Amino acid sequence: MVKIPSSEITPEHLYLSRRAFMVGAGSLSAAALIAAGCASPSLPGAPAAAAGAEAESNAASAAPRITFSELPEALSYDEPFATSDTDDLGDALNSYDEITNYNNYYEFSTDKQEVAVLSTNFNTLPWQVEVTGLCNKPTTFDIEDVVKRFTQEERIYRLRCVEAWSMVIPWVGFPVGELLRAVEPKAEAQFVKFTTIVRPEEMPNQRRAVLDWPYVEGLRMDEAMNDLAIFATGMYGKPLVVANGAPFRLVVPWKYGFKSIKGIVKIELTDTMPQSTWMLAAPREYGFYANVNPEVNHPRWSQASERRIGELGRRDTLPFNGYGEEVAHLYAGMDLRANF
Ligand SMILES: Nc1nc2c(c(=O)[nH]1)N[C@H]1C(S)=C(S)[C@@H](COP(=O)(O)O)O[C@H]1N2
Ligand SMILES: [Mo]
Repeated sequence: MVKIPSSEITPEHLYLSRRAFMVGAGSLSAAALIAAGCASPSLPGAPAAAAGAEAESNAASAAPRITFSELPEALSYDEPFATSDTDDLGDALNSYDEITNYNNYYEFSTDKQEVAVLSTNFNTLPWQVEVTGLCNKPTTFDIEDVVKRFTQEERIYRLRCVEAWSMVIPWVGFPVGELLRAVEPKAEAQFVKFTTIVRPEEMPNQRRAVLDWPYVEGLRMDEAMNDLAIFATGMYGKPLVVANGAPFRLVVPWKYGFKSIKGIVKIELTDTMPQSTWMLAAPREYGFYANVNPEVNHPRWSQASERRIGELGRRDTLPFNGYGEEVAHLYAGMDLRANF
């Protein structure tokens, strides 16, 4: 049996149970309380956790659960993308089934293997992305226009979740900087704030106080303008499935996965550092930067190594997730322990 770290079994589970107690004293309904409680079935090392680990280790071989013919034609690409078998380090790509069936998307579920099923009825069309704030040309884009107007390219990136698992994913998308340049940022714009859609009818956990909705994330302007930061619209040459953030999500490969916000409907240029959802939820555990850093542990688990989905052993975690050459200069002179 493969040993899975407790960190991974129920993501952020201690946080969730703490929150259930906190809000339970106030306004939260009994149903919501139970829901939050259910998201935290066990403490690290408890027998129930071991059972969960067993189930999780089978994720890689689970049968696909989505009918991919349902992907919207309006968001598909003219050109086929030449998928390489590996990333820049020679690591094999994860399979389409792995990438689409093991997801963090708390709006649907805190169970990574349940997101695919619970998200099949979510509507990705019509979809608009409002780009606003400190810019000369605030614009609202229809997603079909985004896919046509900005040249879509393949980017094979490692994704390293803060829970210490990882995947290699062949995204299709385009640099964040291209979209930002289109709205002409003002000089005062120092940060970019991203917001996920609110649609409780289609996102079951938005009917519960699992997190403060909508999910919000942010980048410093120079991080957003770095060529590695992309908006993804597809994966493996096809439009994204909802579980991976369709139709429009951020991918910032040198940061922990929670920065790569899904289902984006609003992008705001601002002079103030945005407070992200996970910063607000657990400030001691999740900072604004969230750069992958094997030397700075999560307060409840080590970040020195990770489990690549589909592999048995563990691998060493690389500084900046292996993208240091491209991005380390963004943090020159900064204390990366204080700015975790
Ligand atoms: N809106 C939203 N975006 C989100 C999340 C979420 O719960 N809600 N989870 C994040 C986390 S923790 C991770 S690891 C990645 C997972 O992306 P993937 O499922 O495409 O691999 O999405 C991130 N984006
Ligand atoms: Mo994550």
